[in-house]
Parts: sequence; C-alpha cells; structure tokens
Amino acid sequence: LLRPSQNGDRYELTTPTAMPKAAGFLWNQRMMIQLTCRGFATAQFMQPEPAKYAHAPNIEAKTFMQPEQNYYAHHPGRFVYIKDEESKHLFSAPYEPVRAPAERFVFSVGKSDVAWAVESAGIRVEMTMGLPTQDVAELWTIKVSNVSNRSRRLAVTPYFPIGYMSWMNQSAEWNKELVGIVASSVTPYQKATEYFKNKYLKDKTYFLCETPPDSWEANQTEFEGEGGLHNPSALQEPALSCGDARYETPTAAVQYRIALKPGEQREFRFMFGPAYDENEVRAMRNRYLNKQAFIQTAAEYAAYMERGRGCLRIETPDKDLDNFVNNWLPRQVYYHGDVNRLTTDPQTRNYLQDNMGMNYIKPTVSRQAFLTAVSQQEANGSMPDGILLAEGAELKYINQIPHTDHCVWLPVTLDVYLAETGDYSLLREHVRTSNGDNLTVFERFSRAMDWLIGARDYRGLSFIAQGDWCDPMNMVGYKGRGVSGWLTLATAYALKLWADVCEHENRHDLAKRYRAAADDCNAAVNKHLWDGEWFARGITDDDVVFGVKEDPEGRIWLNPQTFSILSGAAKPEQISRMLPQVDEQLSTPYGVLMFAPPFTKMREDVGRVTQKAIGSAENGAVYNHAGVFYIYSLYKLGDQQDRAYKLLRQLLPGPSEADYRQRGQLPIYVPNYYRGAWKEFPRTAGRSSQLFNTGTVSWMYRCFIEGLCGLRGDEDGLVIRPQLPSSWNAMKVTRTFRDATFHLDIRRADVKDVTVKHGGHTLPEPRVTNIKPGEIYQLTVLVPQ
Ligand code: CEZ
Repeated sequence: LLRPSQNGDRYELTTPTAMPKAAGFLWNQRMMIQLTCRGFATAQFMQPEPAKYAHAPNIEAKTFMQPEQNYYAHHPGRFVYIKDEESKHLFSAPYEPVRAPAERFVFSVGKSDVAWAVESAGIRVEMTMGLPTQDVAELWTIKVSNVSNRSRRLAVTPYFPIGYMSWMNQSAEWNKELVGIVASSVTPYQKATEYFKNKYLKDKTYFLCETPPDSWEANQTEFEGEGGLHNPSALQEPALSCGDARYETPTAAVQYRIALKPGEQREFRFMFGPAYDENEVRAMRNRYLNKQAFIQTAAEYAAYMERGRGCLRIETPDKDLDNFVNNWLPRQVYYHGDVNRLTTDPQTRNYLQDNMGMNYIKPTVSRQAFLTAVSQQEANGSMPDGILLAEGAELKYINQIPHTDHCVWLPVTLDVYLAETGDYSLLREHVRTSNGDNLTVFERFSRAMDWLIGARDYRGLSFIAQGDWCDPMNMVGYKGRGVSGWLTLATAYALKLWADVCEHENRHDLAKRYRAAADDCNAAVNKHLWDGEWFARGITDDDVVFGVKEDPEGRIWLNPQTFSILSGAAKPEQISRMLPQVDEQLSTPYGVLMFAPPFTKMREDVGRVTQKAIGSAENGAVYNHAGVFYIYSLYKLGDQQDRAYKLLRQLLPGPSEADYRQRGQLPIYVPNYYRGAWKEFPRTAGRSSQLFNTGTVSWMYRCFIEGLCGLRGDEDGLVIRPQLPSSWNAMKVTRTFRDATFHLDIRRADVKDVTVKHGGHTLPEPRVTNIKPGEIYQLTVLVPQ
C-alpha cells in the first residue's frame, strides 16, 4: 500500500483507490499546490490575495482552506489520456478521469516534487511536477514509454481543465507563437473602486507545450462532447478540433499522435500557470520551458526546501517516526513560517505560533514576526484578530469576529525565541504603531499583559467575547458577560512566562506584579471552575458553568486541563485526578479528543462549535493543535513520558496498514484534525481532514526537541533532559543549536539523574555552556533506568 524510500524522504502509495484523498503539496512564497494521488489539484497563488488559475466548473465560493475537501469528476486536476490507436484501449494518468485500473500505479511524493508512474496495457506514463522557487507556475514532465514487445501507435492527450473563470468574461484559444492555449478572463466585481484593484490581476491562464502538438482543444464542452470525461468525444476523432472558447468554459487539451517501438519513449514538457498578459506568458516560457531550465529549476527548488531542514535528526527504535521528524515535520513547520498559510491577514495566534516553529529553522524570521505583530498592537494593549501582511490587506472571515486570546501568544511564543537564541535584545527594539505610540517590545508585551489582566470579570475570570483559541465558540460570551476558563488559565501561563522575562530584565517590580496576577487567575479558576476531577471550560453569559460532569455533551474539554498544568493552577493532587479522566473520556486510537462527548445539536449558549458535524473539527475531533498542547504539558511534568510519547506518535498516521487506510492520509504531514466520535461513529473516526494548515506542527516539533529529546536552550547554554518512553533503551540525536552541532548518544544506565559526558569528562550538570559556533560536540547522555 505505502512505503517510504530508503531515507524516508519520499513516500510511495501503490494504489489510487485505498486512500483516494491522499495528497502531497508543494509551495513557494507566492503559491501552493496540493495534488491527490488520483490527479486532482488545488492550487492558489498570491496577488496579493489568494487567487486561482484553475477553477471549478461553476462559481466558487472564496473562503480560507477547508478540511475534507471533496473531489468530483470536473474538479481541477492535471491529467493525460492515452489511447491505443489500434486496440482503442483508453486510460488516463494518474487515474482520473477514466479510472481504468492500472497494472502498476505509484504515487510518489517527494519534498520537492510530486510524481507518478502508471502502467496500463504495456504503456508506461510517468508524470512529474515541480515548482520554481520564485515564480507562480507548474512545471510538468510527462514521459510515455512502450514497455510492451510490439510497436504501438498512441494518441497522448494532456488535459488540464481551466474551469469557470468568470461570469463577466472568459475565453480561450490556441496561441501559435506561444505554442499553447491561453485562456483570458475578467475577475468579476461590482464596485467601480474594485476595478482599480483588479486592473493588474493575472486574469489569464496558460498551458504551454515545449513540443507543438498535432491538435488542441480550448473548449471544455467540445472536448467532452456526449462521451463525458470518462470517454471524451474529442478522443474518438482522428484529431482534436483545434477549437476555441468564446464566453464558454475554457480548457486545455492538446494531442500528440506518436508511434513507439518496443522500449521506445517520448518525453514532453509543459507549463501551467497564471499571467497578466501575453508578454508575461512569453517571458515565463523563455525562462522555464526547456529541459535544461527544468533541471536547473528543480535543483534550485530542492535547495530552497533544504533551507527548511530544521535543527533535529533522530535515530530511534521507531523508523517511521524518524522519517517524519527528520524529513517531513520540519518541512511542514517551514511551510507555515515561510508563507503564513497564504493569507494576507493570518489570525494573530496563528501568525505567532507559525513563527514559533520558525525559531527552529530561521530565528531571524521569527524575530521579525514579533516586530510586525506588535507594530499592529492597539493603543489599549490588545492585539488585533489578524496581522496584516500586505499593503491594502484587510481583516477577513473569522478576523472580523472579536476573540480575546491573542495577547496570550506573545509570551508563549517568545519563550521559544529566547530559548533558541538567547537574544533578549529584541525586547529593547522600538516599535511605532499607526496611532503614533513609540514603545519598546518589552513595553508592548507588558501592555498586552496588562490588557489581559484587565479583561476579566468580577470573579477574576477572562471574558471570552465571541471566541478564544476555539474560534467557533462564539456564543458563550457574546452578550458581554461569559468567561473562558481556558483563557484564564492561558493568561496565567502567559503572565508567568512574562514575569520570568521581567525578572531577567531586572524589572522585579513587574515580575512580582505579573506573578501575583497569575496567581489570582489560577485562584479564580480553582474557585469557580474545578469540578472535582477536572476543570470546566467556562461560564456562559447566563452564569451556566459548562464542561462539567452534569453535561451530557461537551462534558470534559482538553484545553483547560492542559493549561492548568502549564499555569500551575492544578496541584499534583488535581493532576492525578485529571489525567485518568482524560485517558478514559478523551483517548482514541487516533489521538486525544478536544472534548467529549461531541455535541449533537445547537447549544445556543456555547455557539457555532456545537453545530459542526459530530466529531469533525472543533466539535470533538482529535483536534491535533489541542492534542499537542496537552502533549507539551505532559512533557513539562517530567514524569509522563509514556503518555506523552503515545499521543505524540498518534499525531501521525500509521504505521499499520489498517491505520493508514482509516486515516486516509500519507505520513508526510500532520492534519489539523482526525475525525473523533470514536464511540459514536467508529466508521469515520480517525479520518484525516487532509488540511495541512495547522498550529500543531510548531508545537509538535517543540515536543520532539524540548520534550522527547529534552534539548532546550537557556540564556547561555543547552539543557539536556531526554524523556525516553519506557520501552526505549537508547536513541541518537543530532541537534544544531546556536550554530554548533551536538551529537548525542543517549542510553539508559544505572544513574540517578541525567548524566552528560563530553570528551571523557562528566559535566557538573546536564547542561552545556560556553557553546562555540561551528563546534561539534560529541556527548554521551545517560538517563536513569
Ligand atoms: O481555524 C483554526 C484557527 O486557524 O481553528 C482553531 C484556531 O485556534 C485557529 O487559530 C481552533 O478553533 O471558523 C471555523 O470554524 C474554522 O473551523 C476554524 O476554526 C479553523 C479552521 O480549521 C481553519 O483552517
């Protein structure tokens, strides 16, 4: 079904039907494309708002990226039909639209390309797609080989549907000079002011051929005829009709009639992408559409991916996990930090956490992100719902709904920046906001903390307004009174982290003040929200405590338990009650549920979250972001490595075939959720959302680095406290840290505490100081049995 390549940097899926939505993705700073094993594609590019160059066959709604996207015959994709002129046998690669069973099928996802090899009736088709590092375009190579022992005559017809571009104006035609189909459109709008915004949009889509085809078709309806996509009428003719589309749905189909002797092959190259005008198409063609440029571009792109390789290599008893941590997890972290989910207004908490991951890849990017974020701080110290990243960008979708947690993420993510770099100078940078205030980063963080302290009710609990971390929890506090237990705890955690920084900056007065406020938050939660065995989630506008024993739905929520551990609200005795409840009520074979039981109907004093499909997304899924917070808190406890490791492993599909099938996703990224409702709907439980935009990954990487491997920096050193699961006796780790390289040979031994040996000497404590850039440290690390 599924196999990793030698070093795990590719995964190969050998059937298009067992995991039909399994996909790979590539990106650069201007675009992203997700390709499924069956050949469907979802691509978007930034201009600067996200836009498409291949569309659905009808008007599409514009939203943020959605989970569990469905595919259908006319979904955008990249396909090639192969027809044997003698036998009339027709199939398509990779699999859609014909869906003819292949004798051999390999979908091979690499870090810097996506490829297929498909064989049917003695013909092999190999397709590979890569991206340029800077430009928006897809570079396709399609190789057709005769692997039978007789000569063959074939019609080879790449088919790249362009779809419904615009209700105002759309067309497509062959362009002889450019050697390709060029489709044109006008982005629809109503307001005259929009015209000026749209004027320079890339409203053309091109499909260029390196080799001129024998015929082509630019008209979708003509291509399909009465045969439909499974057997297009155009393929019954001796040639495509060389037609155009005039306010008709454009498509790009081109045909090569070729003869291949046994063992012979032909290679074709194509480009697909958006452009402003023909000059741009021409320039793109000249730049990329030849063999040499393809090779060069692929090498550049691979180097670009390599810059995201991260700071950790592990060798553990779990090879699949090693593959993921060494190859794929840093790549997904890099993606988040590199492109901010391809929006111009990332949610503030996402922006900060995605950049938190970047500390392990390129801390200068994280540093700049703090400056950008606080440059948009409100005068009252609060943070906006989204951070605007482009000129003229606006807060959209969810960012128009007031959420109250954004300030919390400042110290939480700064904690990683400081641990990774020791660069406290960031705090002394001056940042001016549009209201004219010119304050240091330190002052801005303090203001944010003051705002959090102030945004609490008479009980000392934090107002939730129309949401906290949980976006769709929009009706707990919309009347202005409801409070969030989780946010109160997260506030306490943030305040404590910030107090430590104040201490470091010799602001003992402030440290004291923020610690006292944190204690106050913790005390309020203990007083009002401890339910005997776990913490409740909040209190509604009408004073109803929820997330408690009496609740038949939404009885126990994970986040308050997690953050009570992080904030110190939960005493050891409380923790020992909570953890078994989490195990019992929230654990599934696919990870830990965000809460349980899921809601089956609208609860008007909780909100939209209760209306989501049972066990999907925030309605009681294995919502991995919440899961990984919990894992992090378990590692913080220091004596929970088995619970932590089990859950950490469950974030990833596999390694059993049954698990891969159930999740339906390749182990090359972590999705934002797996379906929950494990007890209610076991058939769909575990199913991946297939959405690789998720705050999970920066925390997951952190859990491997700080938790499992126990390698966390402090101001002038690296602390070493691995937390191996009890079933492991040893592991090897390579960690780069502050430009030095650490090779750690970690094993169990008869020691009382972690013991680190360097060059024959035992260090006085498990901590390396005086780290020299460029130096390689060989360490032996002994951990207690
Ligand atoms: O978005 C995520 C947010 O990006 O949901 C998380 C939240 O903490 C992240 O910041 C938990 O709510 O509005 C909706 O209902 C959406 O479902 C979003 O909540 C959700 C989507 O998964 C975004 O991809």
